[in-house]
Amino acid sequence: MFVVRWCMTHKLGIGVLVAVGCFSGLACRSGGAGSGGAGTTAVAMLQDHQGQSFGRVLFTERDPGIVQIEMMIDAKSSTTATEGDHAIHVHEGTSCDAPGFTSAGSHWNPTNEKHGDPDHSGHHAGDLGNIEIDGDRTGKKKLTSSEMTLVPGQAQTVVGRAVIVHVKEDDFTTQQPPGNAGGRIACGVIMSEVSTQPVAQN
Ligand SMILES: [Cu+2]
Repeated sequence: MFVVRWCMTHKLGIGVLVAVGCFSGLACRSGGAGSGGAGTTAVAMLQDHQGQSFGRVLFTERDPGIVQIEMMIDAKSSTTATEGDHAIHVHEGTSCDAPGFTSAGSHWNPTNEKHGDPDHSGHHAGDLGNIEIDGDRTGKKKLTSSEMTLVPGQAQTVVGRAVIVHVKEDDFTTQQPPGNAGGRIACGVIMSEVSTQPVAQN
């Protein structure tokens, strides 16, 4: 029988713990409780203002404090997706409510840095740069961050915060509003995710 993953605080039994613990904002991990951040995953499912799917952002913490971020825009059903570069950030808010996803608040900036390019030093921890949306309304980008964790309860955790895609490109220099990226066209809250990858057998 395949063991899926254990949650930090609900090591109760195989099928049950997945249903009980892992969708309630707790990080789930392979290897049992207290094994650091190895293998923790989380996902933000992006939606536009009409509730149409806009894609997703997958976060994977393979080593503690090192998070791989895979941004996958798939907005074929959205009328608000436009071709070109769009700013994408982790914001400090924990919801994606109307009007205009303003409930997502400002950029997530736990280290009190200036806004900037994630490929250069000096930027908000939530700065993910720009993602290019192609004519078919899809786009992909990968980034690795050493400025966040998926472990709940830590100051640097991104779980529970909102990812925002903006209508315009991030210029990386304008500080207010950050990046001068205009309105918000898609949003998704980062949720802990259960992997179905088998890690043990018995
Ligand atoms: Cu933003």
